[in-house]
Amino acid sequence: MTFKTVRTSPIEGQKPGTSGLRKKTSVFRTPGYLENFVQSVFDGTGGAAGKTFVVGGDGRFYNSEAIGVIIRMAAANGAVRLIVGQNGILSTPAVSNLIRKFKTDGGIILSASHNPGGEDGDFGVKFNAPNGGPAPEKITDEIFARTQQITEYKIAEEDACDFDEPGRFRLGKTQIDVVDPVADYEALMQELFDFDAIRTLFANGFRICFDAMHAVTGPYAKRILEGALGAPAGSVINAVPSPNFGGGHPDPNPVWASELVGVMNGPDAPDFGAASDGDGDRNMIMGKRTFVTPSDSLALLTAYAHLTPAYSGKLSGVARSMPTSQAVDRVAERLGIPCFETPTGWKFFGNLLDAGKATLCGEESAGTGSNHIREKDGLWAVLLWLNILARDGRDIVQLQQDHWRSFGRNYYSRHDYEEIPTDIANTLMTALRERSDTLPGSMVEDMKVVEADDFSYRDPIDQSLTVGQGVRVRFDGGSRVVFRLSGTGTQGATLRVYLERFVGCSGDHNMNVREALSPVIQAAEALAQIRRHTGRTKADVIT
Ligand code: VG1
Ligand code: CO
Repeated sequence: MTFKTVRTSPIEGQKPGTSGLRKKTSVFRTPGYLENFVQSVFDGTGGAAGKTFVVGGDGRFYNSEAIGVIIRMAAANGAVRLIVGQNGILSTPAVSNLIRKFKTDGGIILSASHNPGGEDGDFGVKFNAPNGGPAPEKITDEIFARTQQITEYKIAEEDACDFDEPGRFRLGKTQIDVVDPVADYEALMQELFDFDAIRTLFANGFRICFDAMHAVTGPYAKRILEGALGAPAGSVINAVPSPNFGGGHPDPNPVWASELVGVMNGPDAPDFGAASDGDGDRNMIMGKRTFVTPSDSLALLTAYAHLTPAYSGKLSGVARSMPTSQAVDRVAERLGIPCFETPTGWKFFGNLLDAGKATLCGEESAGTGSNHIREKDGLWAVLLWLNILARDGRDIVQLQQDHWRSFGRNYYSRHDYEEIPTDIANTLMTALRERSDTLPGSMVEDMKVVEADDFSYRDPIDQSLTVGQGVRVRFDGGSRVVFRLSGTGTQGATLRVYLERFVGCSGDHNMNVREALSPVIQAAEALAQIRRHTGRTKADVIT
């Protein structure tokens, strides 16, 4: 076994964003790009010598090559053991579970999640810490610092072992365990949920459509839903992972999951619809002709989780990202548990989960999860829903209507303006920030501002401070608009405008969402002057 040390120099722009380093696939394939970043991950976390890592990805184009490089680099850097998913496949939640179950020193996930894949698409690399969660900022800052100083990387000259069959292999002194990607994850789900109750639900004719969007959850959903739980064959659609996700955009929202939306709005709609994203950590939930917003889903799951074995005791607390609607806040209040508001990105939930301060967490971007791992978890959310429906007896549409009657409804939508030139997006945000102090008490269109700020977060566990997380403007009556720039895009800037309007228990809960939100949409335009800054008259993606 021979290892070589390759001279290299820093490559600009290797700064991890909301969720790891994401770039065009072509950028990742330039010589030394991946190697520089992986070496920086090792160096920025105290070196790989003597350590064990989990390695896997969502199967997108370049997944296997990248894993081969990581195996060779881990061996050259002295790692003792790697746990690699068969065929290089592991969903993000499955990686988190393996890190925790086998108490490894962390894991490397190859994915750009909901971004499209393929030669002309996106690729990404994310480091997860020993708690199973995305590396917190103090670690990603260290990794980034290393990318700016790097002078060499280490790699084995030999090829990596094949990883298309489970088994134990070696590269030099490094042991490589290729594992079935689904088995450990399925075992965890069985511990959490009442599989018998869900099996009975399906046996009694309950129908589901799960859209895996040609991404990583296909094999998981097939084995668990159709296999272990007995959902009829064909319940999982687009179940075979493909390197470019069948040419689609593996983002489970009503725009990109249009096939599922078609099924759920059709004449023979099943009782329950769901979709997951590229790397399996997101979930979209639907009932017959009904979309459940991720924010409402979090609120409903918080209200009904006690019906399931894993969450039958009192929840210690809930956490939501700042732009996520405030629907869950009122559920937490009624349950008498704390509700935390964190910056966007799952890494901010880690400390709360580790400290036992939150049991459930969620984001408006179709991310829901719990203390079972340290990532959001798409299929887990589906199983939690199924377990609740199996125990409660009502259908999901009725459950949601009853919930709104009891708690009120937060009408919610997100408008994304994509590929804005970065300087223009920054100018728009700076103008908003500068104005935010003067807004409270003023009228915007016919809405009265009660609070406005640029969100900053003091982590209650390690006291770390994160600033500049988005401008939020609250109006009289609980409505709200939030503006922030995306940290996962690979081209220009994406402006996200999060719109929310609260209608109390006795109000109208069945308005058209766009109409219900129209005063907030107008206020948002008046505040941010999107048209003036960008020339755009409408959002590119509305979810
Ligand atoms: C987006 C979402 C955020 C999510 C992140 C990673 O980030 O808004 O809620 O945590 O993607 O999700 P941004 O910075 O683009 O708004 V995933 O499924 O791509 O790991
Ligand atoms: Co994802």
